[in-house]
Amino acid sequence: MDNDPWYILGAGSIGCLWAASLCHKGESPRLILRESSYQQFNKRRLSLKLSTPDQTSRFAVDIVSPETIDSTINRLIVCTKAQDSLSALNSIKPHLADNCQILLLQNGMGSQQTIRNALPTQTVWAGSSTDGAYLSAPFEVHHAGQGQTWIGPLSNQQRSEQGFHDLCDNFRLKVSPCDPIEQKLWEKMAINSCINGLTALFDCRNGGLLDNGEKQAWLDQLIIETSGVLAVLGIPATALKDSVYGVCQITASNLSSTCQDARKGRATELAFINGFLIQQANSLGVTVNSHHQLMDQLNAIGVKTGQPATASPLCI
Ligand code: KPL
Repeated sequence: MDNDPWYILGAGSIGCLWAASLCHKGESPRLILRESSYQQFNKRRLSLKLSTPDQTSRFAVDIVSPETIDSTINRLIVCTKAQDSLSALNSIKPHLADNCQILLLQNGMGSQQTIRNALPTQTVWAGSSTDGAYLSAPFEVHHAGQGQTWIGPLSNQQRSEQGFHDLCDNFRLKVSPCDPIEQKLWEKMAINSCINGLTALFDCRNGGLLDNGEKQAWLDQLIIETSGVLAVLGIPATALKDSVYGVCQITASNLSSTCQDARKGRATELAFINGFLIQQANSLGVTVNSHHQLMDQLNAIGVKTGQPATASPLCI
């Protein structure tokens, strides 16, 4: 297991960040690209550039496609967008070992549970991360904000000694184990449900939501409603307002991932953030009118909010 190569599915900012960080640790990860992207390159090894505010490094990394994977995958990190992760995984399913350890690094909730249910023999882990990264060009990733990543096996999974614990040591990303991971996923999703869609609606940076005016009033309303859902689920939510305001202040000059997607006309992950929250609220009988209104207004201005995530029972 220790000598098995790491495979990384998805070469967006998070996929490149993790691939470069594994190279930095002395590993030789393989980046799995979509068949169509892979065909554009005539090389099988690319130069991956990682920049931080202090330094720039380059790493040679192997690329493969679902068609060209030539070994069984025993450990895999899935870095695609939430809405793409199941189909991306299906494209490489024949290569997955029965006891493959799979780490999911998607925003929001719902996609992880769908994948856990679709892959009953593999051990599915989920991560929740506050690292800030963006691509300035393909395979050129900027690690703009050092964050923290929590990882743990999803509930109803067999616990095993193998897996991702070795990631926590001697790694340039801060990774810590967390079991159960579901509460961390909820906490992050709750924060994103208040910030991300609203920044897309007003086309503003995260700090712009604290305007002492219309945006902040709406933000406060979303926080109240999200807290109500968390309270019914028994997840501590007293500090949600402090957390949301704190994130808006610390990331004041950032464009949220959703605002970036909206500006580029790309599909957003909102179905797995506000969409998931709305579904959970509906099944719990909690009213979340501001979240509905936000999604309606985003749809009206053409932001791609996507299909609601498939609700699945969540164990906390
Ligand atoms: O997670 C984020 C995102 O943009 O998706 C926040 C915390 C809002 C930072 O921008």
